[in-house]
Amino acid sequence: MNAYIERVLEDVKKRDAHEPEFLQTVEEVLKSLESMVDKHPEYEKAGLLERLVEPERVIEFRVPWVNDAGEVKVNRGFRVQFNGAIGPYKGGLRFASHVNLSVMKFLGFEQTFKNSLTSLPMGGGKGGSDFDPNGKSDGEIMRFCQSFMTELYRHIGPNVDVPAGDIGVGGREIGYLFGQYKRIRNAYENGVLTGKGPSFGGSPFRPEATGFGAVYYLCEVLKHEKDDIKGKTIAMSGFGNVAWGVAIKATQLGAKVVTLSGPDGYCYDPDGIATQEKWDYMLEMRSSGRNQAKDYADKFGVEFFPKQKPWGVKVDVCMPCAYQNEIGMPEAEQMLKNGLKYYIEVANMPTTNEALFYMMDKGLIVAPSKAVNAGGVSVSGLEMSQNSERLTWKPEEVDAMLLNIMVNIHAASEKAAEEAGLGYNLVAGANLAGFKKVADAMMAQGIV
Ligand code: 2IT
Repeated sequence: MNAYIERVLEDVKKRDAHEPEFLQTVEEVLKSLESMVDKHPEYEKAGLLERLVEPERVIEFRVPWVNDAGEVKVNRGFRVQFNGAIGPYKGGLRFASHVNLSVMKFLGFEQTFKNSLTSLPMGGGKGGSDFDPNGKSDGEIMRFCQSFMTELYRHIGPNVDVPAGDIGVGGREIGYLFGQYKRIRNAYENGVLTGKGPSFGGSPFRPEATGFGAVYYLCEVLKHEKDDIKGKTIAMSGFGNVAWGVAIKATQLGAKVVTLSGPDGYCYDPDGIATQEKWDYMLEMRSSGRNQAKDYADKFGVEFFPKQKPWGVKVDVCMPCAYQNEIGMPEAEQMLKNGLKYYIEVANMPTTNEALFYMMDKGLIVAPSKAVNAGGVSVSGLEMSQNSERLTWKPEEVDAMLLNIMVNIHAASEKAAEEAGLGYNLVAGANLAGFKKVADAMMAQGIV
């Protein structure tokens, strides 16, 4: 391995030894940059990689709130402003009990490359809280969001840092967060958050963007393989916003999504998650706060597999849409045994590094999440543009731009990997293409 990369990686492993998710993504990304770092000895003189792995700023704060029973609760809030070389920090807010600094830093680091890949001017950031919204009342969610924003507002702004949703943060939460921001700032700066409702500056297609974009990317992969989405079967995990968009677009293009899952297990629907009623029910499942996939099986009379993941189902394409590290070696082995050809990551970092490299070694076509799920943040970037010009674009215009961005991300990744002599390696290609623009900007802007 390149000696400079090796040294930086060793340093990060020592200094951030207690942050496993962050170390995982840094290792995966840095190792794939070898060809470019070899070609640019000036990077080392400029301490480029050392700066790249250090967030520009980490904000951690107390979020006190009062539950419906009148009890005081205290959660931890975060915003990691990872890299602002190519634009204001941009990235979602995650409300989930597993949120900690390591998770925030992994997501912020990934976001930096993802946002660069979109070709829009957005830096990388991420935030959230260890607040678990499941089972909370609407009033509790609102009070929590208001308390969270009462600290966060001073660190963000339409030209500074623009949060959006992620796991546990959807349109409702963004509405409450924006209401409190507006109240404190006494200014109508709706470009401060994306994923807003359509009545106050939200972009058409933002809810669909991540899932639709992922399927557009899948179509590019299939095109490369002289294959077609029509008639393909897809196994998918999760049932949230991203899975919802995947189910709709895949169905519209002639594929069949046969599974969805939750922390309680997975559902197998041989007819496909393929009707408006089923898609609408996914939204209901999400807003119910029950967080269980079994509700779908009960409603539509399909088989439910408690405590199991859907990766044993024999399909053409697997698309994990839930959490980080849901696929390790046992799941990877299972997919290979079933003769899977396309492994399309959708959730952020759903695969352990060991499983990821194993699947690539075995000849599976692997598409990385930071490219596949970039449609979400892309339409967020388009929402920022609309807010800046105080106009709203037509849904079909936004969808056409999203498609174009996804086609370009795939093409840029393919080209970067080929130039590095790596063949059709979309994982390394996405890292190389995303890194290039950030590195150029950082080199031009001096030691900051
Ligand atoms: O992981 C992601 O890219 C997101 N959660 C979306 C971020 C955004 O700013 O729309």
